[in-house]
Amino acid sequence: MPTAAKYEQSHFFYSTIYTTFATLKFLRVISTLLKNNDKAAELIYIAEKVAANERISDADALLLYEKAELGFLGTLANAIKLKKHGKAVYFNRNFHIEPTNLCVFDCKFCSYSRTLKETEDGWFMTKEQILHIIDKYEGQPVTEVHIVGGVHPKLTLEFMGEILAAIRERRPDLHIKAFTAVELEYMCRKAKVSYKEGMNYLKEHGLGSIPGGGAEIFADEIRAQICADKATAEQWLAIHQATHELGMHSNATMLYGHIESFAHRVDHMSRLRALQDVTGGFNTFIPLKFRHEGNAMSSIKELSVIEDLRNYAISRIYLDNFPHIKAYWPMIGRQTAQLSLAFGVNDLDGTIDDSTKIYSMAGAEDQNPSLSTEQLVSLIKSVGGIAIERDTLYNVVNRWE
Ligand code: V47
Ligand code: SF4
Repeated sequence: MPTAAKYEQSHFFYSTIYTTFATLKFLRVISTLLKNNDKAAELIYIAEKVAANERISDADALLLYEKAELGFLGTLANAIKLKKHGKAVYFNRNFHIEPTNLCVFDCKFCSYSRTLKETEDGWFMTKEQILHIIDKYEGQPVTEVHIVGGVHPKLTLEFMGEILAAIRERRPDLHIKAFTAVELEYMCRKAKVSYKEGMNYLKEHGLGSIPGGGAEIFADEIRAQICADKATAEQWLAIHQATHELGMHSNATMLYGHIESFAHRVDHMSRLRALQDVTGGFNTFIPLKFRHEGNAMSSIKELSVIEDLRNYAISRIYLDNFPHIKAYWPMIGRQTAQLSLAFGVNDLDGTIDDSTKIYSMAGAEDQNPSLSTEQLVSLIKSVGGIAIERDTLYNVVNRWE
């Protein structure tokens, strides 16, 4: 037998033995975790599916939300993450621009938006002001600009196309990740174009991909209470589908920890998983913890860190076709972000460096969200991760070993 074929055969043999051994060991750990637990049989069945690389059902996910303890979820989610990414933890060097906080919509959880007439706390940047921010980063090794904000009648498809083109001209190396599906739905509706036409127009002017905001919780009965007047779940999904069909990627978020039930969270992730099966265009899933300061939902108590970690883990276990799960550190704080890396998360967003107000105005941990690359690398290394700087599309820029 030729040497390469021999090697392949023995490699296959040893890797099969290793996988079988690791799976048995893994299931033994799980059984120990579940000792004295009367729900053990149901949960072991889910662990067996995960060990066999099988997809878990919506009912399984609901059971995990209702019954599974943190240690159990962490063991499963971490095993999946290690299999997909080893110890790699991704981040990028990015900055945010929020052109305006004036918004035609009235989401009850939003602490940052103001009505079009509230000029006192409101801001609206001119094209020159936006480009001035871009120019501040000249010569700096940032790879992405993230642009989102309020939905304003003056921010038309045409105007935004102009801004994108001007950014691309100044910084052709910069990936422009911009506009939530909510902003895009409004722009396309006002311009009377289909989502495909609108997204293609923006792509031709320099748009690289779209962020995951505006998804909140897809169920109509929840949207009716927290964000009644903006893009529906169907519109959000259709815009992401059109984006993927044009060859661009996008992210997906879920705003959790307010009035939704576990079943609503499962339904939300189920719709995302189904679209991802069709297009494969989502890069990252980002659970966003509801923060209650300064908004119309302030009377709702915020969830505990334990619930945050359970939620990260379940999303990693359920969303088997999403390559990355991201913890957005400005929202949950640096320590919880570090902890999340043991619960299925493999991405910490970026250096951010900005004047981001969406989260600081809602009571986020980090009132001035900015980390240097060295700080971010050190956060990752101190919990045993290998820090990998990526670009928006997860191409490796630098391994910070
Ligand atoms: O859709 C608003 C959320 C989102 C609150 O794609 C709040 O890489 C918690 O989606 N408590 C916009 N969350 C931001 C967003 C995002 C952020 C970082 C990275 C990416 C990405 C996307 O912010 C909104 C809403 O779900 N949000 N208010 C609040 N009080
Ligand atoms: Fe407007 Fe977005 Fe705030 Fe909703 S979340 S009010 S769409 S800025």
